[in-house]
Amino acid sequence: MSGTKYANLFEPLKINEIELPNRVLMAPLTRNRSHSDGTPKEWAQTYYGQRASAGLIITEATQISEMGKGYLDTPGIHTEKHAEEWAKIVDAVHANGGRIFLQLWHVGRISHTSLLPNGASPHAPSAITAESQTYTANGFEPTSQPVAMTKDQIAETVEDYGRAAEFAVKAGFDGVEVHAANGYLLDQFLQDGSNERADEYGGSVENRMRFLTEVLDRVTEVIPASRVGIRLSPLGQANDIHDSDPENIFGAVIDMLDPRGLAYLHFVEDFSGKATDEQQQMLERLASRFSGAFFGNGGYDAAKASQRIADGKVDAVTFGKKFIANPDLPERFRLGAELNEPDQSTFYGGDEHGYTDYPALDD
Ligand code: 8OZ
Repeated sequence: MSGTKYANLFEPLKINEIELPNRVLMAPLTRNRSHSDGTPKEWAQTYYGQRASAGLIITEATQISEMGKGYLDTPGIHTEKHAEEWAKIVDAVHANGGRIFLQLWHVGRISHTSLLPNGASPHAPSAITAESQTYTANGFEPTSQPVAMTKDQIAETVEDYGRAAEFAVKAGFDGVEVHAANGYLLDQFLQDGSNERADEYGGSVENRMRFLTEVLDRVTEVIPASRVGIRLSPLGQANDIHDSDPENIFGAVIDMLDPRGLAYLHFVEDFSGKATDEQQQMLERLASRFSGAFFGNGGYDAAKASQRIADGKVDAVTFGKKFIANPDLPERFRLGAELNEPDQSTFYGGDEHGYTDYPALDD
């Protein structure tokens, strides 16, 4: 096609039975614009509908249970009402020709008692407080001291993932992404900086992977593995997450994931633009252990995405801030058009401004 820049971004990508028409994907983006009970607001139909030209939309992180919530006004997927409202969002995206996966989220210890039912303490693998903050009705506050989950609570949480997957199916999503990145609950179990359990959910890599394995087993009872993606952040740059040997644990995780035939593996490659060459090489070694579709994220522009696809390093790239500010991002990349600048002050919370009012080229 004449005038098409970065042509390989516009080669379709088949992920199992789903065909993505391009490789410019929308990253999961927390926007804190839902009702306080987790029901998405009507304006989310406009917001996601405007972005339907993405090869794939991955929704903002969405809590699977009341205990999975860690910030003000994030959406949920644990009631009929949540599912009904998400269904309208899915319909808006489908009506505009798009595809949309729901990101399943449990924050674990990255929460605050004021956000949890009856002032409960956050759930975590071990009772270790994260040196991190969350956003509550009173603004940024330090995360609360968590309790170590009992085995019953772990089993209940696995069930919560199953119920959330059922609601996602009801809402008509094309698939789900299991959020196991950025220092939230699943990541807290994986990494030894937050998991000091002495039972079968802690210690060896097999034990630390057990919870994630059970969650994937449960979710894929509801949704075929071919429609389930997963997000990992092996560099552990957020929410006080760390491991003494990341390549060891994440290598084992990827070897566990690979035979499952999942939709894709999605890495947070570089949250803050500070990853060293050595860290980038570790990510490449890890990604090369996965034989399915691989999505990169963090610090990309069209040129870098096109180059990394050409080099066989990624199959597609998810864009965050650029998709916030540019509802028609693929078209802008195709034309080499200028991009709108994202306004950081309207990322989290607020109204339509900075949410649904970024113009497309043809507005
Ligand atoms: C920004 C603010 C709150 C949550 C993540 C779900 O980092 C998030 C998140 C990002 O994965």
